[in-house]
Amino acid sequence: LASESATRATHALALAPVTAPASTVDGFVREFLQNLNFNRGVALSTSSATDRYFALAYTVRDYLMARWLEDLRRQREVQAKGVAYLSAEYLLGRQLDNNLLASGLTDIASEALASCGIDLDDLRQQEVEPGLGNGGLGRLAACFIDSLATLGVPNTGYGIRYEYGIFRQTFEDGQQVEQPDSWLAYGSPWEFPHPEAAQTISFGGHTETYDDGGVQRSRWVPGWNVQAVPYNYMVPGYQNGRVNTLRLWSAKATNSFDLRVFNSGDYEEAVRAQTFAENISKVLYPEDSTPQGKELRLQQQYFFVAASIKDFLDVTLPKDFDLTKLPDRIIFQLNDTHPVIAVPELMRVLVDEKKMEWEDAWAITQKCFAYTCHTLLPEALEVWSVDLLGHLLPRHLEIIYRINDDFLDAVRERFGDDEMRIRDMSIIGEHPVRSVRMAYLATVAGAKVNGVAELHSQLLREKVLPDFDEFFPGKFTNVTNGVTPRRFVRLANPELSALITDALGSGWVTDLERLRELETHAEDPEFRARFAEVKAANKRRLSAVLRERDGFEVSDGHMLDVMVKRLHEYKRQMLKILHVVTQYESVISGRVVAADLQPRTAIFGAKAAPGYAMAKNIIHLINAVGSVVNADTRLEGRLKVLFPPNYNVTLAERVIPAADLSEQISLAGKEASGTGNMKFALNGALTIGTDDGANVEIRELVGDENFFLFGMSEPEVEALWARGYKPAEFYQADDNLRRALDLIASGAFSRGDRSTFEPIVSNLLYDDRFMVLADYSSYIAEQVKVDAAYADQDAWNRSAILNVARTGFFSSDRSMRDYIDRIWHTPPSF
Ligand code: B1N
Repeated sequence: LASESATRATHALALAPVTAPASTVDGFVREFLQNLNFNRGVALSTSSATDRYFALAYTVRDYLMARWLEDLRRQREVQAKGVAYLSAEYLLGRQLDNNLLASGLTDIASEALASCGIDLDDLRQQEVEPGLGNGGLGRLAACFIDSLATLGVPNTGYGIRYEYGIFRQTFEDGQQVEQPDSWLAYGSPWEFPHPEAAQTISFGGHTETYDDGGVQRSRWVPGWNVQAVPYNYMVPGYQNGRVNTLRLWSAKATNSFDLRVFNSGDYEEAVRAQTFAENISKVLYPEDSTPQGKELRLQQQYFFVAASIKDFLDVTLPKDFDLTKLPDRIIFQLNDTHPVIAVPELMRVLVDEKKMEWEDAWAITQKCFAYTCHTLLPEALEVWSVDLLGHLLPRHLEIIYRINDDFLDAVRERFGDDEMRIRDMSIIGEHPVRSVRMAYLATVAGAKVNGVAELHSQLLREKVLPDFDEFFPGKFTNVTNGVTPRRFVRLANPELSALITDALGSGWVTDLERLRELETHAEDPEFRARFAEVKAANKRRLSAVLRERDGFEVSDGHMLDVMVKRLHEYKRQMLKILHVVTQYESVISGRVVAADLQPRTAIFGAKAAPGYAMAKNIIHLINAVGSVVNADTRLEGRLKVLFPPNYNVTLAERVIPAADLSEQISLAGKEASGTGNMKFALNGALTIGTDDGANVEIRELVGDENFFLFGMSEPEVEALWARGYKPAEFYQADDNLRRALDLIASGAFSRGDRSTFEPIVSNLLYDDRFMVLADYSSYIAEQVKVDAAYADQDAWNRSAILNVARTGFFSSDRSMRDYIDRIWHTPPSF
């Protein structure tokens, strides 16, 4: 009786819903000072910028807390169907500004801090962005959870709380050096750890069969365990009172794990064992598009999906939930193949633990997953060797074999004993080693499979998985990617946002198709002048950031020609730098007078995977060309190259709004979608691009006259391959190309050393997988048109406004509606 009354709240306050502090400047000041004093343990007069940033973040949290708790309560009550987004990466960017905007507190906070003598902007700079992703795929996940909260759809994002995110890039003598990203050095004010709610996750060991009351069953006898500790983060919708949850898992050694070794008296071994377990969430793998078959990576993948499934089944669902109804309650969205081990894990839980019949469990599983593919590059399609997978997850391997056997039986029934086809469609590949093809497993298990842009989805069906498309009619679909207008327009471009709001009212932030109404304004000279002033202001702001950050000077009156994205040969940063070298060479050789150059600054931002030698060579070359070109007075300051190191979300938010020209120049058929391309267009940059990924849709929407198209189409690329591609022939045939490559080969950018960039030059001449040389002449010709177009500033601005007006389609709100209507069937709840 005593313990019962102890758990019963008696005070009226304890029963009342949590309330937010008063939404006034005074209320904010009070809350802020409370946090500073009671949570940071400092007085205002002696507080550091870090203290103040933390106190501010806690204050914003306090305002969101009532909504979060209320949302969680209602979700438990309503039990509506929701989305569990499974992603190994979330490239969140800074949280403070986003959460201020979402809660509608920006002005109050700014005034409140000012009244304490604090500049909000100074505190913004204190935040280290959580870089828990590599590039587009991770940033897409962050945009999607933002949109789901804004749409009011129940969603939990599940992922990994890497202790070290994507490395910090520095340059030494123009070459990339990686530094650890210790984003948690001072802790994060945005996370809520729950070590008491840790899940135990098992690995290794063996499987056995046993007699379960007359039924022969299999079970897993694991070899070792780790604890998965959940860290919760608020995901607030835009000014709608909704707050969803992002739950990231952190690995911790289990007590039993240590104890066993401790009891054996081997202290050092015990500490080693702990380190081993905690390594799982230590660091993000920095490969973008080319996963490495490392055991630790598979450990990471299983670790977070097993914890997430347990969390959903054991914690989120009511105790008596009828698991045959699981598909009415949840859809697990697989963000690429990284979380696909969730498929055999759910089967294991249903069959081994919940004692369900295999067929029933499989019917449920097939309704609970959907799979998004983000690539076409063959080397990016993830496979795990049977040896490695069987050693780490022996029961899962058995389950995968059974799924495959049943699937291939069905294929035989449909297509007869066509052994070639069976071999092609098998989830198990045989060459070069026996491996599990994760994309095939996801395709067989998923209710739907989607690509990320029209062209990509078409190529996925027609070129990568045609047999599967035939076998599973209606399974394949497209959802074109999108980006959140909150972060990438409203926050990143406040002046453009004010201009748009002035013209249209504020509704566009959650209804981006309304940007269409800007089309008429594009015809208004006064509006164009205001738009031009916004762009100029954004350039000044970028200029200040680059001066402070890197000591760079951005020249006045230059066209800002921007290529920011991961460094990969298929994206062809090489083509952009060849254009720079071509312009440089034309001046120093005297064929062009500098005064005739349209002033341009090429801005690059790109990280290379640490083990990707060619990508690192290209970074070195860009920096080397930059040093020579920027210092050569013969150019009269009309051509510059800037390569700020450590391109990340924070820098993107400054660079993109200042850009005039957006470089989207991948070889056709290689870039699945791209999302940077969308951000640039929405911020009024014109695109020079190939017919690849979402560029195709951007061009269709903005119109040919507002887009600079060049290069081969995907079928033309295929045809050239089929004929036999000889890059040296293109080198021989184009004088500009020959001069540019010869200049690089001569050592002009490497203090006369001809060996430095030799690997780049010979790769282009004799291999050139991504057909840089084949597209060079068309690229250069299109850049000449860019220069001419830019000379007419008024016409350029009109085109830029039309880019903004016509690209509202690329809001991630629209992407989410597509997923909701066609894949998830999860309408907004309450
Ligand atoms: O996903 C983005 C697309 O816009 C890009 O075109 C696409 O390249 C990108 C393994 C990847 N595809 N695959 C990856 C990332 C990390 C990793 O370890 C693969 N990233 C993409 C969003 O759809």
